[in-house]
Parts: sequence; structure tokens; C-alpha cells
Amino acid sequence: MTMFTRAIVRPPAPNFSEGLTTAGLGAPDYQRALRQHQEYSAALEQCGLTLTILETDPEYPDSTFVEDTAVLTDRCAVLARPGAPSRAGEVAAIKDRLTSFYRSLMSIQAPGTLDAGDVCQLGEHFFIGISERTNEAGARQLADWLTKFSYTATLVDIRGEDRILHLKSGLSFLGGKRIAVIDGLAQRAEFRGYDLVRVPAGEEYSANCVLVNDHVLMAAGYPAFAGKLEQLSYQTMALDMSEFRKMDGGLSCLSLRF
Ligand code: CIR
Repeated sequence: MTMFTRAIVRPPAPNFSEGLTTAGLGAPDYQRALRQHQEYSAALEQCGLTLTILETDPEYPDSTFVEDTAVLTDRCAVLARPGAPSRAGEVAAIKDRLTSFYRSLMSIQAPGTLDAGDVCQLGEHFFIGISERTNEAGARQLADWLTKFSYTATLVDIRGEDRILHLKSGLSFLGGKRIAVIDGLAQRAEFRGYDLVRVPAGEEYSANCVLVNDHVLMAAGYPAFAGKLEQLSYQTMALDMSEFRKMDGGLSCLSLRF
């Protein structure tokens, strides 16, 4: 299993509430979002990661969701090309930072678009979601890069799933052959052969969790799913994500782990 040693995070900017959202849960409280971000960052440090904390960037209100800007692996890094025009400019700053960690950076090219929230790594294999943000050209370009680096990849079309923004809004890797998955995705042929941990109905938001070394970071307030994970002997860390949820953000989106 990949052990992570580092993560990049970027606290939300004061105009965070001007980002994209469909959640309909009201405007986020900025001070509360900052506190939640600090707790999230502290949790990553507790998992043993060294953090690179980028300065907030009010030019891009969604820039706290750094995960969407790049796909980072042990063998290569691929810069994303966000599907939402308002987020396209977020990649440049991430690129600058990544040059100190990766010798070469590949990137998704037009007409391809890719949000890395659609990319789920399971050891040697990747699932790449085709969504409202990631188009087929972008997904295929990424799959081609990954294949060149001896990974395998499967595309998963989630455009019919109206309740998830990105593939990883409904799916998470839990180690080995195990994935957490919402009911809407559980029947997909792509996931046959995997050990599926079903996210209980009503707790769909918790499907976006992150296995970081010995812990699973998950959203607080989802007791049935937390219970399932604990029964499977995972050490969970519950984090309050309320303000990020209001902006359609999941827990994984707040960091780039590598
Ligand atoms: C957006 O709509 O792009 C942001 N407000 C939320 C992005 C969340 N990212 C993710 O799920 N990977």
C-alpha cells in the first residue's frame, strides 16, 4: 500500500462562499471553515504527513479544493485541466509547487478536461470518472499517461448519477481490494471483483473518506458508516466538514496526498 509522507493544502480564502455549489445548504461561515481546515490539516499531520500549506488565493474561491488540480502517484504527476472555467487558473500555482517534488509533470491538454476528484487510485489500478467536469478526452489522456507508467485504468461514466459531483463523491479506496461505495454505484460492472463496503442510505456524503496510512479520515456525523469501518478494524478520525459540504466539497478534496 502506498504510504503517504506529504500533503499540500490551501486554506479557504475569505470569499470562499463565492465558489461553485449546488448543495443548497446555505452560505458557509468563513471562520468556521478556517477552523475546520485547521483541524483537517492537524489530522493529516497526526497521520504522519508533512504539510505544504499554500497561501489562500481569493482569485479562486474554490482553490481550497486542491485535490482537483493534479493526480499524484509514486511514479508520475499529471496536472489536471478543471472542467469548470472558473477553476482553470488554479492549476498554475499547484504546478509551481509540484516542480520541487516531481522531476517531470505531465498535463491534460484541450479539448480534454479533468478534475482529479474524479480519479481514484487503488494500488496499481485507477478508476477515472467521466462526469460533468471530466470529459472522455481528459479521462483517456490520463489513462494513457498512467498506462505508460505501468498502472492500469478503467473509465467509469457517472454522468447519470445526479447526486455526485465527482467519482470520489461516491467512492473511496479502503486498501487492498476494498472500496466504500454508495448504493447508486454499487452495481456497476467496473467494481466487480472488489470488496464493497456499502455506505448506508442517508449517509452518502460520508462515502468520500480518505485512507491515510493507518487511519481513515471521514466526515463527522455519519455514525452508521463509521460503525461499519470500525467493525472492519479501521481507525477512523472524524472531522467536521459542514462548511465545505455547503460548497460541494468532500474531505478528500482538501488535500493532495503523495
Ligand atoms: C466545485 O464545485 O468545484 C467546488 N465547489 C467543490 C469541489 C469539490 N471537489 C471534489 O469533490 N474533489
